[in-house]
Amino acid sequence: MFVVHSFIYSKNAHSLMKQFYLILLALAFASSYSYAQTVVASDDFDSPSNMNSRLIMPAPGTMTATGDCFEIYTATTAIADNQNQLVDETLGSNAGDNMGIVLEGAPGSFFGTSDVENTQNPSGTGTVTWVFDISSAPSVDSIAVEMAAMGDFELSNDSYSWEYAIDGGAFSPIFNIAANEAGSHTYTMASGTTFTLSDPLEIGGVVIDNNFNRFVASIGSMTGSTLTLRFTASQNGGNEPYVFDNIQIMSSMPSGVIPTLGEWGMIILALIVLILGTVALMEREEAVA
Ligand SMILES: [Ca+2]
Ligand SMILES: [Ca+2]
Ligand SMILES: [Ca+2]
Ligand SMILES: [Ca+2]
Repeated sequence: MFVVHSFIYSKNAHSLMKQFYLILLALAFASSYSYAQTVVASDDFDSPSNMNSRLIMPAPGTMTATGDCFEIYTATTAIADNQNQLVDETLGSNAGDNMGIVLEGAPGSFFGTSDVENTQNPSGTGTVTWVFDISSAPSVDSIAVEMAAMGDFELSNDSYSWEYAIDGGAFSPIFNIAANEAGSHTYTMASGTTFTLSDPLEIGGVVIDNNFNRFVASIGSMTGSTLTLRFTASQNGGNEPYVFDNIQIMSSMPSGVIPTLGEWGMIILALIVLILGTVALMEREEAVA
C-alpha cells in the first residue's frame, strides 16, 4: 500500500527511478530468503552431513602400484602412497612436475582416482555409493560436485559415471562426462607452467580442468527420505587423474514452506528499509520544492 502511495506522490521520473530501485532492492532481499539454495546433505570427505553411508569398492588399499588409485586422500597421503599424479608439486618438492591437481601441502581430503584397471582390481571398475538422508527437506532439486582432472583421455577406455536414485528406486544418470577427442586443453600448474594435452574430459562442452570446477546437475524436484549417489570409474591410465570433492545435495525450497521467525524478521527488515527510503526521498523532494 505504501508503495502505491509513494508513487502517487512522486513528482518526477528521477525519484520514480530511485524508488523503483529501492523496491527492487527490498524484493531481492526478501526473495533471497524465499528461494535460497539449501544444502540438504553433503560429503567433503572431512565432515560430511546427513550422510548415512559411503561404500568404496574395491576397498581402499587394494591397489598398491604407482598410478593405481581409487580412494580418499589428502595431498600428503597421496604423495606418501606414490600417487603424485594427483598432486601439483610445482611450488614444493618438484618444480618440474608436469601433472597434478591438489596443491602439495593443502589441508583437507578429496577423492582421487586413476588407472583402476590393474591386476589387483580384476573387475577394472571402482564404485563409490553414498546414501544421503534428505528427509529434512520438502524436496531436493540439484546435485553439485567439484571436479578436476588432467590427462590425455580416451572415449574408448576412460569412463566416469554419476547416477542418483531416490528411496532405493532406479538410477538416473547425471553429469555426462566424456573425453573430447577432437579437442585439447592447456592446463596451468600452480607455478604458472602450462601443459597442453589432447582429449580433455568435458561435461557439456566445459573442460574438467586441473583446477576444481563446481558442476551442478539439476534433477527436477525430488521428494523422498534417501538419495543414493553412485560414482563409477572404468579407467586405464596412471597419467589420467580425476579428482572430486564437496558433493552437495541441494534444495531451493527452505525447510518448511512457511518462513521461520528469522526469515519473517528479514522480510520485515527489508520492508522497513523500503519505507524509510521512500520517506527520505519524499522529504528531500519537499525540501527542494
Ligand atoms: Ca574435502
Ligand atoms: Ca604431480
Ligand atoms: Ca587420447
Ligand atoms: Ca585412458
